[in-house]
Parts: sequence; C-alpha cells; structure tokens
Amino acid sequence: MKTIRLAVLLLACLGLNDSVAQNPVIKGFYPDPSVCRVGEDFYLVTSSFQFFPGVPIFHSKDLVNWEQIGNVLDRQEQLPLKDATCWGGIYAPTIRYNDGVFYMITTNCSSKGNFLVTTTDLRKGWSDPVWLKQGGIDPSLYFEDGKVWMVSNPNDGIYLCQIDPKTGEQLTESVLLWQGDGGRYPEAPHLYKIGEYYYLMIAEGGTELAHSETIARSKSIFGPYESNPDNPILTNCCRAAQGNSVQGIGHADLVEAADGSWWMVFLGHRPMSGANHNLGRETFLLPVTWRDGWPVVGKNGTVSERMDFQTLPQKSVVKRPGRVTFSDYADGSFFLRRRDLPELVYMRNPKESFYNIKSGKLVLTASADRLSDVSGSPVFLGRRQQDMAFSFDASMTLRDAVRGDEAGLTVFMTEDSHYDIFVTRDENGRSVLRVRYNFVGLSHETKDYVLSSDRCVLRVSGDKEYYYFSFSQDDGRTFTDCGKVGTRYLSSECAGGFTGVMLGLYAQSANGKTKAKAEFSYLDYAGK
Ligand code: 6LW
Repeated sequence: MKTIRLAVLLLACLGLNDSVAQNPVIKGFYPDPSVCRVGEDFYLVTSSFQFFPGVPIFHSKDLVNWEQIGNVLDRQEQLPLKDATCWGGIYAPTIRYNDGVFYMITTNCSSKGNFLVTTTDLRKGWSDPVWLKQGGIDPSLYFEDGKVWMVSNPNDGIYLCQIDPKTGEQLTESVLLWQGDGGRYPEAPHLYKIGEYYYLMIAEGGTELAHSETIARSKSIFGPYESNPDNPILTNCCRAAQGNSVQGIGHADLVEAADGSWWMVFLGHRPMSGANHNLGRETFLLPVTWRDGWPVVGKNGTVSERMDFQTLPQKSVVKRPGRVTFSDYADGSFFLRRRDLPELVYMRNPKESFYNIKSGKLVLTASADRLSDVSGSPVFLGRRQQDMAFSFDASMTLRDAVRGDEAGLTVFMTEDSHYDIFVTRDENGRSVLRVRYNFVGLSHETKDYVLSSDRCVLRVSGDKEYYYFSFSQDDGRTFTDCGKVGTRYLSSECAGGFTGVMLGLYAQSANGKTKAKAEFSYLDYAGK
C-alpha cells in the first residue's frame, strides 16, 4: 500500500508544471463547485444528488491540485434521501468560512429544501441541518457586520433575506435583487462585497449547452443592481466556442487568493460520443482579472480544456488510489469505515447491516431493492467514472445464491439507464454470467456464460464510444469478452438526470428472502 502511495505521489510531482493547468481540475461527476479560502488553504464542495454520503469536500493549496478530504453530509441523520433519484437529493452547495466557522448551505430536493450545516473543525464533522424558510435552489451566504444574508432563487429571481444561522429563523422579508439578463433559469447566485460594490454573480441559460455566467453590481446590498455591459462573462454557447471540447460552462464561484489574485471555479462538461457526455458536469478553474470594475475570465469568456495561465505555486496532493482492497480491515461493519474511502458512495440511505467485512473481503448481502427502483435502498457501492478511457475490475465470489439472485458491477447513470455485468444462477442452478443493458424502458440481456466456479474477475472498460464487458476465471490472467455497447445511451443527453456515470458493485436478491452474499476482494479503477 505504502509503495503504491509513494509511486502515485512521485507521478503527481512529475506532472506538475507551474504555468499550465489542465482542466478540468476535478474530473468526473463533481458539479456545482463552490470554494472558500482560509489563510493559505482552499476548500471546495460539489453537489451529490441521490448518493450518500453527500457533498464531497476537497482541499487544495493552489486551486489546481485537489484532494478529497471527506464528505460534508456523512451521517444518515444529516441526509434524508428517501425517494431521491438522479434528479433529486442534494443540489448545488455553497461553502463559506466566517469568524472561525465553516458554513455549507444547500438544498435537499428530496426533503425539506434549503438548509445549512456548520463546523469549527473539519476533522470532527458537521452539525445537523438547520432548515431555512426561503425557497428556491442554490442557496448562498454572505456575511457582513455580524449579519448573515442568504440568497437563493425562488420564483425565477434571486431573492435576499437575513437569517439567524443558528436557528434558521428568517429575520427579514425576502426581496428580489435581480432576475439576470434574460436567460432562462436564473440560479446559482453568489453575493460578494469587493471594493465599494456588492456583486451578484449568477448562472443563466440552464445547465445544458446555453449555460452562462452573468454578473451585476450595486452600492447597496438591496440594489438596484446594474448589469455588466459585457455579460455573459463566461459561456461557450457562442460561435467562438462551438467546436470546443468543453461545453455547458457556468455555475461559478469566485475566490481571492492570499496573494490578491482572483480565481473562478465553475462547471462544464466534455462531450464524448457526438455531443453526448457521460462523465457528468466537472469542476474547472480559471484566473480572473478585473476591467472597469468587472471580472474578466477565459478567452473573451470562452473556455478550452487546455489554457495556459500562471497558477499559484503548485503543491502535489496524494491522489486517491484507484485500487481498493479490504485486507487491512477487521471483521465487522464496513459502513463504519466509510470515512477512510471518501470517494465511495451508496445509493440513498444505505442499510448499514448489508455491508460488512469478513476475512479481508467486502461482503454485500443481496437486497430486494433493485438498482432500477426509484426509492428504497439498493445494495450498491460506487465511485465516479472520471476518465473517458478507463477500466474497472472487481474480484467477486457469489455465495448462497438461488435463481433470480444476482451480483456484479454496474455502469450506473440513472435508475432506468445502467449496464450491469453480473453472476446469477440459471434454471439448473449453475453459476452463470450475463450482461444486461437497461436504457429508459428497453432492456436486453446477453446469453449466459457458464462459469467453472463461483469466483471470477469482472471487468468493465470504456472509451469515448463504447463500454466493453469481460470476465476472467483465472484471477485476471485471461479475459473472455461478453459484451460491447455504445456509451451514448448512458449520457446525460439520452438518460437524463443531473449526475454522471458511477461504477459500482451491487447485489440484489430474487425476493429479499434469499441469503445470497457477494464477496469482493478488491475493486480497481484505472483511467487511461
Ligand atoms: C443546480 C443548478 C444547476 O442546482 O443545476 O448547473 C442544478 N446548475 O444551479 C443541479 O446541479
């Protein structure tokens, strides 16, 4: 394990170049970024929808190299996700630091709406939710003279109110500040005081191709806000950027570094097959300059994957290892070890007793709740697909299964669009492997591949155009191909949802009464 970490660190160091940053700075489904600075340290959060734990939190010294240090909402009590789907759960969060306290405010679209949580010590975790009255999505906070202000977007406009963050009480009426410059879905507001102006920066156009970022300013927090004549300050929805390999840019947040330089984080997506994207919306970074008191970003507001700019002095981070083993873990609950592996997520609120460690293996108990269900708690443990070309393997033994039980790997985009490679039992009780393609109501299963034993290595790999499925019965020395299908059917454009592809382990039972268990000795993700 130590050797792998050292090698990863060395590679990360070799890859550093202080004048160029390759976007995205956080790859894969990490949308709606928000950032704050505490001294020399930056913290960034993203949205998480139906997955638990929620709101991944990252740390960086340079805004380019990010390490996931945990998840803000990592106790079940903080994150009710009943019935949450790829359109529900946790939407865009904002992170702020004020007077020794971290604040994270967001919307739980599958529960009571807007809420905030706080902590004075990131290592100790975050408070229970403090629920808020002002509706809309994408809430943000602004602090001034002991007052805490909240903005969000009820009624297609950006509204402001003062709140008591300890109780959630709304202290002033909600007032409309701005509706943007005419784009659809004014959202993602952030309020800043810079010099003599209050700046209100928002996203317009919706999160798809017409996404853009606009800004307005006023000398009073209540307005009136004047639009930047150069709006939008960020969009690829224009002729200059029509061929860029990044699209849909918007939903931004600003941060000032300790050296006085300004930076913007924002989301964008990278089309894979045609105009379709599978990796979800990813996190990007660019420097900001100021012209006539307005922020200027990108090349006339457009963005490419590779843009040369002077970064802050870069500091390498330990990247999360792609290979996860369980041999160091003592027998007992796996759920309790979840903080060691912050990149792994469950679907909705997990049934903790279905995830255990036994003899150095992760044992999933098959559940009657299925991946295609839009509620309940399917037994699933996944991570993001972060690269267009990748491979994802797991070594699995299925025990005590009867016909109808199944366990394996899933390439999961939405409840009704996922590809699964799994082991099950046929009508003669034989152990067989099969691949199933689910796409919005259509489902196709391959033939059965009869297995010589219950143990096999399952593999999914991919490139821009296809996902490929294979399995090995000799511990990964040789693989048998068993399926190939287009990536585009799992893209956001086809399958829908606000999420990106997750690669997961799963186990589901015929009727909930069987005792099937899937033992995994490792899972291994490698981007290519
Ligand atoms: C988010 C909204 C958006 O809350 O998509 O890109 C919504 N922007 O601001 C879900 O991520």
